[in-house]
Amino acid sequence: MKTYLITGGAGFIGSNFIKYIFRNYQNVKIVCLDKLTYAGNLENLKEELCKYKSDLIFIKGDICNKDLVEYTFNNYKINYVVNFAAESHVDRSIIDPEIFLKTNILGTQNLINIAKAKWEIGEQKYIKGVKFLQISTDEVYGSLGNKGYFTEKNNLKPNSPYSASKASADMLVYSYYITYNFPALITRSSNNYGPYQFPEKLIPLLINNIINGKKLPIYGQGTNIRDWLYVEDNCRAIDMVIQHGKTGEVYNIGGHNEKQNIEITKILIDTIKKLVSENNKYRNVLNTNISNINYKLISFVKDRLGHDKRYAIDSSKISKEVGWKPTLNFRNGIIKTTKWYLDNQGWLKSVTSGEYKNYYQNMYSDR
Ligand code: NAD
Ligand code: TDX
Repeated sequence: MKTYLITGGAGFIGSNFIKYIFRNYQNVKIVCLDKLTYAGNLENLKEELCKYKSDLIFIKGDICNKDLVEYTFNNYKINYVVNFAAESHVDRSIIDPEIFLKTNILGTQNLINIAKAKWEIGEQKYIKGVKFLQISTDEVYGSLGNKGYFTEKNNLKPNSPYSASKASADMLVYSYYITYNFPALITRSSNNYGPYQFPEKLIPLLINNIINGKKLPIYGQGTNIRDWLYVEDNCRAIDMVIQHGKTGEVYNIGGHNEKQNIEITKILIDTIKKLVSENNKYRNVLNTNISNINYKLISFVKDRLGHDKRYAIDSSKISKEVGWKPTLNFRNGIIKTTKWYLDNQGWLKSVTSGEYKNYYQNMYSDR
């Protein structure tokens, strides 16, 4: 029996990871520690909280809280920590960076400090098999020109307050490995997409706006490039890094899927148009006339400050050393994702209206 401490497990990737683990393993216990910020949503875990009652423990709280993190380690025999908890939206970090520094840097520092103290059995020695996985991002490498890929050897050159906070956390985690031989690993993935993503991020925001016939705000010329990765492929990579990765190592995870933002926008318009034309079930979801679903919805708006031009990941290291490769091509991934949002209008509406804060959140008081 292995016990995971999954921080930020009520968010997008964290909740997908919890589902992934329960789908693929039987003898596991998961302690999910999440502050339930605007981005945390217990509806994401509704099914698992019912189905795996005794194996999924939810604790509402902050990774910066020393007493709470100590309490968690004292009460559960944690084998693996997977730290997803973060403020994750670049635009918010440009408006108000402070919480990014608190959660992403100080919160990570608190977690590694307590994990080290609880797992240590002598100088630079730890309980057998324990691991701390820091979930990081390709954004720590900065921005690429038209050519080239980020490898794990690239220098860190973050450009936004968000990516600077993530790079700081990576450096702290790595310093614990070097100084204390702390059993840490780091994954740096490219842009994830899929179910349960908060609709402030490009893909779910566009899907929601298209369904409702609203303008699609595209920053600058829409020529910035991201390397899109289906969230389940990332979850599998994370799991494989925990099982087969080497402590002290960084693993890039990418989808080999570079697309300009404007291409993504047109693909989503075309995909939704096709799905609603072919299927009455989806047409009933539309809050606009089907004829309004066209490229005229695209609205070029003021560019993001310091907008990184291009991200592209070289994931040959994780492929060679851990045996991971992405499985879903973008075409299928985007159809799957679009269908999920069309099929889960209740989820989307409760998130966009703010209703999701009312019920589940109140079941768990702050610790
Ligand atoms: P998200 O914003 O959807 O979820 C973050 C979760 O963390 C939420 O449930 C939130 O309530 C929780 N949280 C925030 N502050 C907390 C705190 N102080 N204590 C405890 N919980 C807290 O984010 P996501 O997109 O799922 O990203 C998860 C991780 O993956 C982040 O570390 C992010 O930097 C990284 N990442 C994301 C992407 C992506 O494309 N989404 C890509 C690469 C890396
Ligand atoms: O309304 C929009 N219009 C637009 O043109 C939004 C929200 C975004 N964009 C552009 C900005 C980016 O070039 O789309 C691209 C993707 O934007 P986001 O979805 O905000 O993602 P990004 O800034 O690339 O960061 C994401 O990937 C790396 C995650 O939010 C991070 O948490 C992760 O580390």
